[in-house]
Amino acid sequence: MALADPVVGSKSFAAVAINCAAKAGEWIKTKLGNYQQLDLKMSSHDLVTEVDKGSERLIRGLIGTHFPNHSFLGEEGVEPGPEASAKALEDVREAEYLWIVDPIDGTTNFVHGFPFFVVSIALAHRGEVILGVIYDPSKDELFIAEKGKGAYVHGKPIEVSKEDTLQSSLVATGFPAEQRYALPLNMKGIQHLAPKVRNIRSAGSAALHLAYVAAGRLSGFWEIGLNSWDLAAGALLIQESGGRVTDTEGAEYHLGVRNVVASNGRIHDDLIKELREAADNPS
Ligand code: 2AM
Ligand code: CA
Repeated sequence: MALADPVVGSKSFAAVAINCAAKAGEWIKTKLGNYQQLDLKMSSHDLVTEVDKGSERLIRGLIGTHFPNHSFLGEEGVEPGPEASAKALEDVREAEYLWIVDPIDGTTNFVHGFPFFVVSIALAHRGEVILGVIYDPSKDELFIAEKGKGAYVHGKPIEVSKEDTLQSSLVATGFPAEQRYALPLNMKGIQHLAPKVRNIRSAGSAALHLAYVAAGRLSGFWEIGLNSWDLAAGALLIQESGGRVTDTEGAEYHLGVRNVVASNGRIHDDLIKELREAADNPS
């Protein structure tokens, strides 16, 4: 069976992913400023609401209806913390078809009514991402990429930006919830890079930042300590729009990457070099 050729009579993978992201996104938007229950996962920096869980249930249900034999990895089905995330991924990584879902990426923004959060849905075939959809309900923007077919926002092809120096680059990062390892290491990168780039943004959704790199709105993005569901869809969007995604050591993107560097390709080596220098810096 060809990759993009599911069972006759069923919908295509892409159609199902778009339908799931759009439905979940529209529902999430109706809950903005209106959620009932806020729980802390590991700390006051790591939030989940019943809307995250409801969005995941909706997506999981729809995917299960169309593709009952596919595997599913969603943020809310996994215990908090990096070890549990890594274990959950290892358990399903080599599945024939694996859906990787973040039902709300940018939950802190959702909770505060800051309109920068998305639904992120990816499909991997034996460990390789072949489809990625990121939907931003606040702007009604849907980003989609299929392996080998390019990346699009609302049907229009997107491509990465042209900056080829750090000095002319707008880059983004995050402030990781994990404070012992990820946050301090990321802060070193911020301190080191801030004077070298045009500026740095941090709007609180890794997936949407990746989509913005794919669309040429950001030159690059890096962050320490992310999970497969934060990255899978956005990584394919960037690869399909002419950019590059690696870990902070320069190894090409795979599902297990947690420390990510994503860019238009042109500034990639410089970005990695500076982040290495920052990490090696004592203090
Ligand atoms: P989330 O909203 O789905 O939790 C912000 O730095 C980015 O990190 C967001 O994409 C956020 O996704 C993600 N994030 C938040 N807490 C995290 C955690 N404990 N581990 C990994 N990623 C996290
Ligand atoms: Ca999430």
